[in-house]
Amino acid sequence: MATLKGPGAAETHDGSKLRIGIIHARWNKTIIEALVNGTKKSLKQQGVKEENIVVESVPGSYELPLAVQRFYAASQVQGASSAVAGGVATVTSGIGDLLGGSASQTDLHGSLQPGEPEKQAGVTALRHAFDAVVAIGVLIKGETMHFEYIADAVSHGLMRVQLDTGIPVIFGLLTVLNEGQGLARAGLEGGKGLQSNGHNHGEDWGNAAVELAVKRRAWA
Ligand code: DLZ
Repeated sequence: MATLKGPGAAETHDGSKLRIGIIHARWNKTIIEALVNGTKKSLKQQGVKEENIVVESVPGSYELPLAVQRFYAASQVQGASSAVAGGVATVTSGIGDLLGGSASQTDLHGSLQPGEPEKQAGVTALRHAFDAVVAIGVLIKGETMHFEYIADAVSHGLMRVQLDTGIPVIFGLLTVLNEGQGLARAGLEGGKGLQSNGHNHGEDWGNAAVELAVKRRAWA
């Protein structure tokens, strides 16, 4: 039977000029990996180039809001010189540096194309270094109040970063009551009595990132 839930058929958009960040927590690794893969799959289906998908991780979901904020800031800082010079932005170190991890060599060309009016405005242009960021985490309810506090803080934090920066932050936080519910929402077989219908929510998040990134440009 068809379900009424979900975003319906994804709209099709041209993601070929977009640069998308994915930041994921590492808690509940199996589920996270499937969600990240699902997100990447739909980003690519919408035309986003592999080299324009930048993936970074943090320990747990609680770290996501700051990481998204710094990820965005890092892309601003790192892109500065080349954007001002009118060239294509190249990032020589990613959020790994800022968070104390390993540096990554990431080519960020894509949305900062030479000749774009906003690029000539120098720093202002850098607001477009990422067209959208997908924040992915899996919170599984335990015996204590941890779940409630983290879910609440992360939800508010991600919304705040989105509104503060004006860059779409896609809410890829699963807040589930048990592991089976998480597996099912990642397109994996769930626990007892929890059959997955094979749908991976990460795919919805990738589609949402492209749609919002494209529409946000039109709304600017
Ligand atoms: C501490 C904690 C717990 C209990 N559960 C989860 C979880 O289910 N999913 C998740 O992403 N992170 C969890 N964490 C870790 C916190 O998010 C955070 O990384 C630590 O409290 C350190 O700030």
